[in-house]
Amino acid sequence: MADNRINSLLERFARGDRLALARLVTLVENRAPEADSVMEHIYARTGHAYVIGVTGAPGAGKSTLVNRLIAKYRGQDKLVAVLAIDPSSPFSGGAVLGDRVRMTDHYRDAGVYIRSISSRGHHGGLSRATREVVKLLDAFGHDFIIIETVGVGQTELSVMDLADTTVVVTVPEGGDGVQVMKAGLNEIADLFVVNKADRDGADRIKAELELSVHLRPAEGWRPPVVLTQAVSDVGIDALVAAIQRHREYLASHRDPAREAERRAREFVEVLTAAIDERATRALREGADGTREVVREVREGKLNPYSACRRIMENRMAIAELLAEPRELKPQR
Ligand SMILES: Nc1nc2c(ncn2[C@@H]2O[C@H](COP(=O)(O)OP(=O)(O)OP(=O)(O)O)[C@@H](O)[C@H]2O)c(=O)[nH]1
Ligand SMILES: [Mg+2]
Repeated sequence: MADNRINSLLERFARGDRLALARLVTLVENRAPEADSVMEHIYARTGHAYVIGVTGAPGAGKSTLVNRLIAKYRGQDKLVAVLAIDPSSPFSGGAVLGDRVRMTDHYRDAGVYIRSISSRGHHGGLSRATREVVKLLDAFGHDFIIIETVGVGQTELSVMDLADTTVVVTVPEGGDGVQVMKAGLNEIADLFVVNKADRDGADRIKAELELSVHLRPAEGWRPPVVLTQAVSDVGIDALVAAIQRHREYLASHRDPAREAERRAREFVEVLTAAIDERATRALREGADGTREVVREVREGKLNPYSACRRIMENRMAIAELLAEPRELKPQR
C-alpha cells in the first residue's frame, strides 16, 4: 500500500510535479520510514544543481538579497529553489512557510520553489535533513539552490557545509566586521557582501574584510568583497559575477581526495543513522533477543554497559536489532 503511494509520488516527481516534490520533502524531512528508499531512488539524478549558501547576522538583508538573486537567475531562465533555515518556528516543521520568507516576490513563478525548514527537531541533525532536501531539489531539476540561514549558532551554520559557494552578508552597522570574525564566519566565507551600502561606513567594513582576506594563504581562493544595496537592486550583478567566478575556480581546482572523503562521510552518516533508527525501533517494540535484557535494565538489575555487552556479544540479538521492521512481527 505505502509503496504504491511512494511510487506514484516518485513518478509525479520525475514528471516535474511540484506538489509531489513538496510531499517528498516533507516525508524526507520527517524521517518517514520510506525516506531512505526515496533518497536511493532519486540519487542518480543529483549532482546538477549549484548550491549557494547565504548567511549573516539577523536583519542583514539576506532575504532581500536572495530575492534579487532569484530575479537574476530567472532572467537567465534558470530554475531556482530557496531553502530558508528557520530558527524561529520550531513547530512549523517545514510544512508552513516561515514569515521570514513570506516577503518574496516570486510566489507565483513556477520556476521558483521556496521552502522553509525548521532548524529544530531533527533527530538525525539539521545538516543531514537539509542535505537530503537539497538532493531532492537537485534531482527535481533546479539549477540553483539557495540556502538562507542566520549566521548565529553552530546548528544553523552547519548547513553551510552543503554550499558550493558560501556568501557571508554583513552591514555597515557598528562593529559588524568584528562580529563576523568572532562568529567564525570569515573562515567559511567564499564571498563577502557588505549590504546596506547606502549607509555610512560601508567602505570601512569593506576595507576591514579585505584585510582579513589577505591573512589567508596566497595560493588559495581569496574571497572578494561586494558592496550591495539589496532594497534598491544595486550591486547584484557584481554579486552574481563573483559567485560565477568562484564556481569557475572550484571547477578548475577540483580536489578528488576531498570529494572522496565527503562521499565516505556521507555514507557513514547514512549507515549509522539507519542502524540507529532500526535498533531504536526494535528495542522499543521488544525484539526477541533483546527483550530479556531490556527487562533487566528496566528493573535496575543490569547496568547499561553490561546490557550493551550482552547484546553486542550475541549475534542473534544484533541480527534482530537490525532486521527489517516488518520481519519483527511474524505474519500469521
Ligand atoms: N537601507 C537598506 N535596508 C535594507 C537593504 N537591504 C535590506 N534592507 C532592509 O533590511 C531589513 C531586513 O531585511 P531582510 O532581507 O529581511 O533581512 P534578513 O537578513 O533576511 O533577516 P532575517 O532573515 O530575519 O535574519 C528589511 O527592512 C529590508 O528592507 C539595503 O540595501 N539598504
Ligand atoms: Mg531572512
